[in-house]
Amino acid sequence: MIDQTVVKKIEDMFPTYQILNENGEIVNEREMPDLTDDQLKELMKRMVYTRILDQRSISLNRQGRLGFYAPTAGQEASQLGSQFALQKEDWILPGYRDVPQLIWHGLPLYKAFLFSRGHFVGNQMEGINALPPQIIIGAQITQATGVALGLKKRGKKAVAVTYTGDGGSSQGDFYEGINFAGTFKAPVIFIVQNNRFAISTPIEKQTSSKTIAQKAIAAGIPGIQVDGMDVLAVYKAVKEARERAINGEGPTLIETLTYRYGPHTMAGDDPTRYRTEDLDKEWEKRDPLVRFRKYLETKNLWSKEEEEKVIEEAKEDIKAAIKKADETSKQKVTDLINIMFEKLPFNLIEQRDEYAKKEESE
Ligand SMILES: Cc1ncc(C[n+]2csc(CCOP(=O)(O)OP(=O)(O)O)c2C)c(N)n1
Ligand SMILES: [Mg+2]
Repeated sequence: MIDQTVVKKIEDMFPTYQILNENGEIVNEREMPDLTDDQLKELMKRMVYTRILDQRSISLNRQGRLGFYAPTAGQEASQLGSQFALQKEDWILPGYRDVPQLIWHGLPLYKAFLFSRGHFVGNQMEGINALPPQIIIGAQITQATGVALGLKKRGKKAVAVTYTGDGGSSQGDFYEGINFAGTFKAPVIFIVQNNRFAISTPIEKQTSSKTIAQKAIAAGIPGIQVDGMDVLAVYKAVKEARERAINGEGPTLIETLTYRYGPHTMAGDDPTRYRTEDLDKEWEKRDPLVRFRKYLETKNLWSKEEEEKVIEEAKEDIKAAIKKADETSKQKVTDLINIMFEKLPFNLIEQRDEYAKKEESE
């Protein structure tokens, strides 16, 4: 038998990083990020706004006014705490659930709605450093490594940040992407939002790995497991990963422990068939908004009135954005052909021209 001291078990090396506990108390004062009161309030504002956007998107979907929609409630700290640590020049490579990060990175709301409707304008990331949300699980991981290498080669002081889920971390692309990034010290941050389910498949059936963070070891890069319901811990972990990347120290893998309260998407899955009510309740107790609100209230930085103001603002913005999405001209076949390549090949030019004639006569 092999000497057991050379057979390593590393799973205990990844304790969960937390700053703010579920009662809204700072449990790790030393780790408190350097944020002003205004920045703390801004973080709260974004989480409240995004929760309302989620609720409205679900009802717009039910009214038939939106198409594809992947609910986000529960994941606000993971999504917005991480985006808050970025700069405009950083690139985001999101998955389908990561529309909130795009919005706070500069994507106009009406475009998010058009994306949901499958309209090409919703995939045009003009003026924002981002790729459209990836639907192919894991594909954004290798793409992010590529974008990061491009940034490095051009000497840019910017990083690429990509998001996937617990399910995504089982894909081949995940391992290829993190390994390649480690080898070339690409300035990229891999964020795995571990919401415990890949549609109906629980994390226990996804992997034998106790943490996803520990997968970083095989790629020779730092890995950290973060309380994904703690906006301060997520922010701090991403901020530091960004600094390391900018300083030429390469990528980081960040696992955020989180939960999606709603269904996987609005296409019809029923979470009560694969999750217990007890598990839902356990995670709702950890809600990122509740604990951060408590914390801010003890510092006199948040009030009911302020929250109401944000809710009203979100509702107004959503109303205006859905109107603008409705007013956007219908997608035509020629639009789809025109955006396919920078320079159209001759056969597509022929087809485009044929469709253009048809569209004229419509
Ligand atoms: C390559 C590929 N395989 C399967 C699917 C179908 N699919 C869509 S979402 C999903 C689950 C992904 O779960 P996870 O990565 O945990 O992300 P979450 O939806 O929980 O945010 C699957 C299997 C897909 N889109 N792409
Ligand atoms: Mg998941």
